[in-house]
Formats: sequence, C-alpha cells, structure tokens
Amino acid sequence: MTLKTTLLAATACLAFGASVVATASPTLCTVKSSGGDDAPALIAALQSCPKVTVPKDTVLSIRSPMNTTDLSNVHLSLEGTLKYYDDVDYWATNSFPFEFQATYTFWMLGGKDILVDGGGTIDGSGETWWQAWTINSTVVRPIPLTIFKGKRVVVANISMIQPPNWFNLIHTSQDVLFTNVKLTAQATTVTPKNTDGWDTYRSDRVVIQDSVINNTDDCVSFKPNSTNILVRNLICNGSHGISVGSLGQYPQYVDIVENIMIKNVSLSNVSNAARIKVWAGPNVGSGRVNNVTWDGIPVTNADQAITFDQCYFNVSDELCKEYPSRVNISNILLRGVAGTSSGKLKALTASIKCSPGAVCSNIVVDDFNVTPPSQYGAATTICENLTICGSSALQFNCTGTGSGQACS
Ligand SMILES: *[C@@H]1O[C@H](CO)[C@@H](O)[C@H](O)[C@H]1NC(C)=O
Ligand SMILES: *[C@@H]1O[C@H](CO)[C@@H](O)[C@H](O)[C@H]1NC(C)=O
Ligand SMILES: *[C@@H]1O[C@H](CO)[C@@H](O)[C@H](O)[C@H]1NC(C)=O
Ligand SMILES: *[C@@H]1O[C@H](CO)[C@@H](O)[C@H](O)[C@H]1NC(C)=O
Ligand SMILES: *[C@@H]1O[C@H](CO)[C@@H](O)[C@H](O)[C@H]1NC(C)=O
Ligand SMILES: *[C@@H]1O[C@H](CO)[C@@H](O)[C@H](O)[C@H]1NC(C)=O
Ligand SMILES: *[C@@H]1O[C@H](CO)[C@@H](O)[C@H](O)[C@H]1NC(C)=O
Ligand SMILES: *[C@@H]1O[C@H](CO)[C@@H](O)[C@H](O)[C@H]1NC(C)=O
Ligand SMILES: *[C@@H]1O[C@H](CO)[C@@H](O)[C@H](O)[C@H]1NC(C)=O
Ligand SMILES: *[C@@H]1O[C@H](CO)[C@@H](O)[C@H](O)[C@H]1NC(C)=O
Ligand SMILES: *[C@@H]1O[C@H](CO)[C@@H](O)[C@H](O)[C@H]1NC(C)=O
Ligand SMILES: CC(=O)N[C@H]1CO[C@H](CO)[C@@H](O)[C@@H]1O
Repeated sequence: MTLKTTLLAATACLAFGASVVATASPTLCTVKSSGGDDAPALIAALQSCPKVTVPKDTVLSIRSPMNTTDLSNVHLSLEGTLKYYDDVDYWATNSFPFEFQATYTFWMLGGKDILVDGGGTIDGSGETWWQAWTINSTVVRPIPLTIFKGKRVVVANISMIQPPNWFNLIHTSQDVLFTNVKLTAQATTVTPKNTDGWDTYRSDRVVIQDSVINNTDDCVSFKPNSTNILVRNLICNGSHGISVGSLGQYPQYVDIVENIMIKNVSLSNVSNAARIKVWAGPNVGSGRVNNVTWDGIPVTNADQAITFDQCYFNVSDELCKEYPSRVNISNILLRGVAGTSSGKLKALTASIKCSPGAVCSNIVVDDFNVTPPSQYGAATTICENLTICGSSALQFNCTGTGSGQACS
C-alpha cells in the first residue's frame, strides 16, 4: 500500500523533473548572485519557470524570507550554493513561525510536483546562531528548509550544512522523498545546537534514504502525526538516533506515529540508536505509537542503544502510576540493534520503561547484541512494567505491572 505508493509517486516525480523544458526567459530561469539579497529573484524564478538553475560557483545570498508554498511542476537545479545571511536580529522578526514547538523557518517550500537537486549546497550559516544561543537560549533560530503543504516533493543530490536549528522540517505534507543528501553540522567555536536531520509533523508517506548525517541531535525524529514513513540506508554520526516523539506533551492534541519502517541505518557516536519518548503525568495529551520497526541497526559507541520512556518528561514512578500515559505504544519491533556502547552508563545498554496502567504491548526485540567496554562486564538492561517478546527477551529483566504478560 502506502510505501509502494510513495516510491511510485517519487519515481513519477523524478521522471517529471527530467522532462520539463524551460520555456520562460532564460535570464529569469538562471539565478545568479546580485551582490545584495537574492531571495526575491529566486522566488520570482521559481514562480515563473518550470526549471530554475543556480549555476555552480554561484553563491546566492538569502537575506529575506522565502514563501514558495504555491509552486507547481518546478525543478530547482541547485548546482551552486544558497547561503542564508547571518543577521540574527533581522531573522528574529522576519522568519516564518510555526506553532509547533515554537519553531521558525527561513524557507517554506510547498505546492505540488517539486524537484530540488543539482549537487549544490544549502548553507544555514549556523555558527552565528549557535554562538548567539550561548548568550540567549530563546533566540529565534530558523530552519533552513521546511517542506510545508507540499505534495510530491523530491530533494536529491544536495548537501546541507550549518543549520541554526533543525536541518529539515516536513510539515503538513504528503509524498516527500529525500535521497542522497549530505547533512553536516560542524563548528569551530561552539557546539552545534539542536541540529536534527529531519523532523516530520502532520505528514504522510515520506521516504528518507541513502544519506549521510553528521550532527548533534536526532538523526530523524517523528513528531505528532507522522504516518507511513520509510527511513533506510542512512549513516548517522554524532546524533541522538532515530526517535519517536516526544508525544503527548499538549493536552489538547491526539498524537499519532504509525506505520514507520527504519531499515539499515548505522549509527556511531550517538546517545541512543532507537528512542521513544511519550509523556505521562497530569494534564498530558493522548494518542498512539503503533507499528514501528527498527530493522538492521548497527551501532558504534552508543551511550544507551535503546531508550523507550512512557513516563516522560521526568515523571516519578508514583506520578506515572497515578497519571498514566495516554499515548499507547503497540507493535514495536527492534531487530538487529547490534554493536558497541560507549560505557558512559557503564554496562547499561538499553532501558525500556512503560507507564503502569497504559497500553504498552507487543514490544518485540530480536537479535539485540550491544557490548559495553570490557571493563564494565556483561551488558545490563532496564525493563519496567511491560513484557518484552522476541529472541532477546531473556536479556531483559522486566519488573512491575505488565511484566508477566504472555507473548503471542
Ligand atoms: C505564503 O504564501 C501563501 C500562498 O501565496 C499564502 O497563502 C500564505 O499566507 C503565505 N504565508 C505566509 C506566512 O506569508
Ligand atoms: C542524483 O545523482 C545520481 C548520480 O549522479 C543520478 O543518477 C540521479 O539521477 C540524480 N537524481 C536526481 C533526482 O537528480
Ligand atoms: C532573546 O531572544 C528573544 C527572541 O528573539 C528575544 O525576544 C529576547 O528579548 C532576547 N533576550 C535577550 C536577553 O536578549
Ligand atoms: C563530521 O564533522 C566533523 C567535525 O564535527 C568533521 O571533522 C567531519 O569531516 C565531518 N564528516 C562529514 C562526513 O562531513
Ligand atoms: C545499507 O546502507 C549502507 C549505507 O548507506 C549502504 O552502503 C548499503 O548498500 C545498504 N545496504 C542495503 C542492503 O541496502
Ligand atoms: C563523527 O563525529 C565526530 C565528532 O563530531 C567527528 O570527530 C568525526 O570526524 C565524525 N566522523 C565522520 C565519519 O564524519
Ligand atoms: C493528529 O490526527 C488526529 C486524527 O486525525 C487529530 O485528531 C489530531 O488533532 C492530530 N494531531 C495533531 C497534533 O495535529
Ligand atoms: C506497518 O508499517 C509498515 C511500514 O509502513 C507497513 O508496510 C505495514 O503494512 C504496516 N502494518 C500494518 C499491519 O498496518
Ligand atoms: C566517533 O567520534 C570520534 C571522535 O569523537 C571520531 O574519532 C570517530 O571517527 C567517530 N566514529 C565514526 C565511526 O565516525
Ligand atoms: C526532575 O524531577 C526531580 C524531582 O521532582 C527534580 O528535582 C529535577 O529538577 C527534575 N529535573 C528536570 C530536568 O526537570
Ligand atoms: C532482576 O532484577 C531484580 C530487581 O532489580 C533483581 O533482584 C534480580 O536479581 C534480577 N535478575 C536477573 C536475572 O538479573
Ligand atoms: C504500578 C507498578 O507496578 N509500577 C512499577 C513499575 O516498575 C517499577 C520498577 O520495577 C516499580 O517500582 C513500580 O512499582
């Protein structure tokens, strides 16, 4: 069903991308550096030409926000660089705000049948914002690329560097493919801040594949209402892993993360490889995490390879029992999470905690094999208030409510 549809849609989109013919003025359709703000020219070109080229060796300076959410049949061949101008004060009042987690973006890209490729680079000039953050942690840090209200959008063969915040947000979109993308956040003066690779929100049928990520926060994160998503063939270095959530933070919302396949993702130097964070306690939201698979997950130097917490955020055992999570977790498969841990938590390699009184069912762990540094002895795990099924069940010493359930 859905994933197949996604790939078909993506393929159709690639075919359309290759077949478009530039008919409008070639001057308009090739955007070169003006020496000033190049955003208006880029927007005008995207709104008038079927194919827009940013030539190699061109660096476009983006000094004003770009709202291109009304595009149709556009191919942006980004061969050069698109660089955001690092005027922190300007962007604090001129970027586009989203209600969700108080995020902002420089560029909303949406509409239908859009292809971005070309081998070029989107440079977020992030280091200026990471520095600003050390002085003011609420400084507005815009996201370099937000696919917003997009349908059939392909981003392929580009690099992205230095995002002030997350690299990419996929928001209220369907049939989105990212393929062969390189993400790198690296700083010389401070640590890059919140540089998630991709966050998905209110989006359906998304594929993220064949990419290399070098960052300091989630490699991919599924936020509320992320459905039918395939993540495969990624190499993530230095991240917080592939994460669901957090969900259930806002009492007025139902949060759904469902039908997610994560396959062949290798992670090194990470805090976690697989993570689920779901809120409990008074005044939380509801929803479900259902049918999520991590399959083929080599890890190197992971602090705690698996971290599932249904008593997030910082909810005591007592409070979690009194106010159980209202976000159910079911049908989770972790297969082949294997490699080494960092020893940061000594021998501990996994922690799976469910909220007593909430649904947390059919959690299957197969072929789990994460080895701590030899001085800490054999690997240990934490498992509270659920039953773990699968070939690695015996590695989990589960206690509390739900720990006696039978596995089907
Ligand atoms: C972005 O552009 C769309 C289409 O023109 C418009 O409807 C929308 O209001 C704009 N959004 C913002 C935040 O400017
Ligand atoms: C990406 O690059 C590869 C290798 O050069 C090429 O085969 C493919 O067609 C490109 N895809 C897009 C969408 O540009
Ligand atoms: C921090 O940044 C926020 C957002 O731009 C701004 O409203 C606030 O005034 C700044 N605080 C300080 C102390 O500069
Ligand atoms: C990853 O970032 C580090 C510095 O933070 C840098 O040395 C390394 O070259 C980067 N790797 C890639 C593949 O970009
Ligand atoms: C798994 O991912 C790696 C890294 O992206 C890639 O080289 C390899 O071909 C993938 N394996 C399969 C079976 O797709
Ligand atoms: C991984 O990240 C670390 C820390 O930033 C960096 O030193 C290293 O070069 C990176 N490795 C690769 C392969 O990019
Ligand atoms: C998620 O989808 C459900 C069902 O359509 C809806 O009730 C809920 O408001 C959505 N939540 C968010 C955060 O958009
Ligand atoms: C579970 O999710 C996968 C991946 O999205 C999908 O292929 C499969 O059909 C889903 N299973 C069910 C029972 O819906
Ligand atoms: C992990 O990080 C260390 C430095 O922190 C770096 O030397 C190493 O290359 C990284 N490992 C990988 C596989 O990138
Ligand atoms: C977590 O809760 C404990 C006990 O209520 C409190 O002392 C601590 O400050 C909290 N930590 C965070 C990060 O909120
Ligand atoms: C399981 O955990 C309980 C409580 O922490 C402990 O008493 C027991 O020895 C553990 N059993 C195994 C086999 O590790
Ligand atoms: C309600 C319940 O059984 N809660 C338990 C969850 O697991 C922890 C750790 O084993 C116990 O302390 C709680 O009693």
